[in-house]
Amino acid sequence: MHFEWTEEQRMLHKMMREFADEVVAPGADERDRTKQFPVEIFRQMAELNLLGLPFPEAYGGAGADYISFAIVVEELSRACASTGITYSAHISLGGAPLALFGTEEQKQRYLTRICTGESMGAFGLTEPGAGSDAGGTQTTAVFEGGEWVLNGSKCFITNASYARFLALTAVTDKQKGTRGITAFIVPTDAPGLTVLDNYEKLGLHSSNTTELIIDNVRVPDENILGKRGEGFKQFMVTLDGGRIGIAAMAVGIAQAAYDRALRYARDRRAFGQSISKFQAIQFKLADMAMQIELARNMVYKAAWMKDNGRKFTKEAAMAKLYASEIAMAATHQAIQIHGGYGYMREYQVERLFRDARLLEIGEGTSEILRTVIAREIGC
Ligand code: COS
Repeated sequence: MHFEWTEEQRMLHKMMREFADEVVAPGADERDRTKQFPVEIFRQMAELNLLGLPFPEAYGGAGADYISFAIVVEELSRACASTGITYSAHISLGGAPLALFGTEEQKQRYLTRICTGESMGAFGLTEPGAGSDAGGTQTTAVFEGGEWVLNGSKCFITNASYARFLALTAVTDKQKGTRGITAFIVPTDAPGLTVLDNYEKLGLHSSNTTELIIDNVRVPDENILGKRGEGFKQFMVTLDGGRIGIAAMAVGIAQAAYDRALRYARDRRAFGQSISKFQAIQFKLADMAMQIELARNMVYKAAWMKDNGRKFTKEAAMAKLYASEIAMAATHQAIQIHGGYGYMREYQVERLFRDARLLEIGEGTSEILRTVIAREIGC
């Protein structure tokens, strides 16, 4: 066992650190205020061949591993969590199901466009009545006149306004329960598909999150992703990978909160000394440093298991659960250390606090993740 990055991972980390500090961080606060999607950042990331990072070179990807993906997500999120979630969803929810379950033709047609950035990646699972109970999908697909006709709606869909197509789930065989759910690749300009306006959210303001209305949308049989009836399982497998991305985001946000809190604590003086000299502040910072270290190790372990073809459902759930909870704690304590200034927008820790909150909900709430872990340990 060793704890070293490979040479490629080290170089990627160095590049992403610079990119995050020089390109992503400077406009993060402004984008948060104006809710501006980071289009220019993604244009530059396409040039750096980052938009298909873990996908095979045959489809325009970089053929990198998932630890590399985690490195990129962490660094982006340290600078701007909205950019981090946009990238994480693009790869792990948008591209991954195509790479994992697509036919050769589907990969050539769709995955290649994810890798170039011609389309942002998105996927449609959640519905107004099917969130944690993802098997409660109400959207239907009926085979009619040689085509599938889809009806229903999807909500909280990341990147949908910037996606040319997305994979979404629909019930094809109601009596079969979760085995009657099928995934379809649906172009976002298909007649009958409406992508509604960006939601008003607590945080992650410059990421895109929308609702889809699916009204008699017709797609050919060849647009089934994988096999009929396997959509639920495919999306569960996809979410296992997605949770590594959310966990890496959480580490990035926690790291940013810690960096800012440590800097502030050293600079700020009270009672004749720097507040970093007070044990009350030191203990907060020591806990943050330890928790970030542990969370990052958990992210890397889950990614390593995925890279090595091991089952990683439990490890991804644990990493996502732990990292999201320590990101919340770290951002909370970062505000506390900043005192009144922490509550002000100018110091940016309040943005980190707002952005972190989603991570305990998206891609499996903390409660669902505890359920997943409990099942995996044989409860
Ligand atoms: N990997 C592979 N297969 C999986 C799986 C996984 N991680 N999780 C479930 N499955 C399979 C099961 O093995 C089962 O297969 P069989 O039909 O062959 O028996 C099938 O999928 C149904 O699983 P299960 O019976 O566990 O389904 P439930 O309806 O009980 O749902 C939970 C299970 C709660 C875990 C699931 O609904 C879930 O993850 N919900 C959260 C969804 C989520 O994260 N949404 C956020 C999306 S934000 S983009």
